[in-house]
Amino acid sequence: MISFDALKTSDRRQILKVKDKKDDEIPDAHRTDLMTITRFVLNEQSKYPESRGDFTILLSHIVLGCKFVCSSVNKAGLAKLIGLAGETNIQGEEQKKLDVLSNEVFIKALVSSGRTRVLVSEEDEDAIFVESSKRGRYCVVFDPLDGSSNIDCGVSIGTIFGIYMVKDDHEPTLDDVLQPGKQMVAAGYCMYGSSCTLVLSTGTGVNGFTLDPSLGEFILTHPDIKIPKKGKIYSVNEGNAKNWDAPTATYVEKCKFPKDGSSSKSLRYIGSMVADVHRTLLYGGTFMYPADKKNPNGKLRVLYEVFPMSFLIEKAGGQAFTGKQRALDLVPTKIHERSPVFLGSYDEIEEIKALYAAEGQKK
Ligand code: AFP
Repeated sequence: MISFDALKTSDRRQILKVKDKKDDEIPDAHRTDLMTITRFVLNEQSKYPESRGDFTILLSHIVLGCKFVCSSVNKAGLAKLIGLAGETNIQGEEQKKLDVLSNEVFIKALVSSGRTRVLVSEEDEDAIFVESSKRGRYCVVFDPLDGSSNIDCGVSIGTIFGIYMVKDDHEPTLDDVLQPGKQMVAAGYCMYGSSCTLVLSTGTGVNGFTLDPSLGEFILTHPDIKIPKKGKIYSVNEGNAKNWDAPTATYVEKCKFPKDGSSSKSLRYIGSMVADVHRTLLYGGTFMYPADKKNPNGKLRVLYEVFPMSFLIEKAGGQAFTGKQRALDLVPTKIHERSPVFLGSYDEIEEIKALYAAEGQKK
């Protein structure tokens, strides 16, 4: 390596100039000390000397899946990937090619990590039990491409995942994944939008990483995300209002016509959970998919939508509630089970919980 003294005077001056500058004054070309997601997870790992590095390997495979899907989503229009694949998934929805592709990408990435045991994907009716030669300690529940009805109009979509760790002393069973969300060891989502953002919690705090396409690396851009305690935004599909229960209807009415002199809240609803939850995490407020008369369990799936998002919201200081209990306390009995969910800023969810408690007392 060439020594500092051997450099041309102009290069030496340049380096000294950069050294004296504050972080935000350094031009991009000189920023090499970036916190990539791999470096971040390795740092976390070093806090646990007993760690075997399995989680870091698993995460690097998830990150690879996210990069692959991001690039496919960006190319979708060009590559004529958009369109029906001619199959119907287990929820009875028509599958798009990108859904099929994303599902395959994640399954391959997860199995090839050699660290997984049981996988549950939104796209597959049955859980996948990884063959013994490739088996590890982690179970991953995921929705490879959530919000897929938004693909054709270029609205943000995303991958959601939750990770359980189980003992590797038994043959894998469904009970390995039918565990309450509070038992997850990590959860996250990757949003394919105007930028590609991966938000992750490994149990303490929530951090956001943005993909730098020129480097092909996720860089820490949103360290230690904290959801505001109160919020000025509510997010719900109001088209279902005629079938809502009384507490949901009362809460939304209060958002629009507050009686305490506060300003009305703004309504924002994208219809793509990753994007709606991402905004809620950063700006505060409430995201709701409540029960209604037609759908007493709401729409969203417990294992790979409600749990990972509730995990992230709680780790960022917010709350997630089902209308009956803390969302992460739910014990799923089926892998594709659904549940109503209200998640967001701490004080907003307190208000919703109080409305449900008052309703319960009337009965
Ligand atoms: P799709 O994957 O079918 O687009 O569903 C997306 C989703 O599961 C979730 O991302 C949204 O929050 C929710 O459904 C929107 O549902 P509504 O269209 O009923 O509002």
